[in-house]
Amino acid sequence: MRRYLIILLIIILISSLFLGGCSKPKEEEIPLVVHQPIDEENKEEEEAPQEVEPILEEEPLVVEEVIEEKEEVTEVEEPNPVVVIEPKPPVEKPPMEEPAKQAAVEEEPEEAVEGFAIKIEGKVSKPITLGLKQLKELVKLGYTNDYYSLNSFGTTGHTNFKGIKLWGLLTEVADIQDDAATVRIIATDGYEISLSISQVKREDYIDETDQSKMLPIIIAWQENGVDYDVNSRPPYKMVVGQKQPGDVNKPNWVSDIHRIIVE
Ligand SMILES: Nc1nc2c(c(=O)[nH]1)N[C@H]1C(S)=C(S)[C@@H](COP(=O)(O)O)O[C@H]1N2
Ligand SMILES: [Mo]
Repeated sequence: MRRYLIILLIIILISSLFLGGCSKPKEEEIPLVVHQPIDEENKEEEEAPQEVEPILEEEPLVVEEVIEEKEEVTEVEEPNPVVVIEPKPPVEKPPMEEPAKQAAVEEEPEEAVEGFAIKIEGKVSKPITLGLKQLKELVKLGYTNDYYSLNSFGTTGHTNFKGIKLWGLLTEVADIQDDAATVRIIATDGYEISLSISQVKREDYIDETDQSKMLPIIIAWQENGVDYDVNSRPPYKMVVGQKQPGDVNKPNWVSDIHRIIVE
């Protein structure tokens, strides 16, 4: 038995030597771990066709997402300027606050001014603020015609305007005072034209291409058959013909009118 035991011990020793030898392969496994990156690189190179494709798919997705986010941001920013623009007119002009309130309550005030309005003030017995609805109701003062325009660059053209006569508005509606001398037509952008009373009274402005015309100064809300947009700016333009042939009259037209001051 002892011999067998001794033999067993020897076998165990020998096998332990082999196991010790096996530790070498274990050491070899360590380098395998170290080489893993290399293996991975190799794998990447080998599997490149497979892995590159998903990467390419993912990248565009990320870009699209970023773009969408940017677009969303810009979309959010766009409405802001609109909100900012709306309050601006009220600051410049008290009547602008009224349309803002009426936008929420449209039907309550029947004669209230809606939207952008023209305020007539100064030397008038009846200072008044008129919206587009009120101006259109002044049918007796209505006037429609083709106005010739010549600007400082020599550009010419004909434009059909529909509106009401400025002098009629000042006399029959605002009751202009006898000592009035000047009428200032003021736009929201600060553009302003000053006219003498005699200039406003005239109804014989000309179109140098059509000697038969006798044109008054008008406040127009419609151009070539289309009403001005009532949401973004005051939909009123003062239009005047020529005083004489060659008269550069277009700079005298005033868009976006919001105040008329008689002095
Ligand atoms: N409110 C306002 N009206 C304005 C101007 C302006 O700058 N602001 N420019 C005037 C000038 S110089 C010209 S030539 C015409 C140009 O009219 P249009 O913009 O219809 O071409 O508008 C006139 N009316
Ligand atoms: Mo101009």
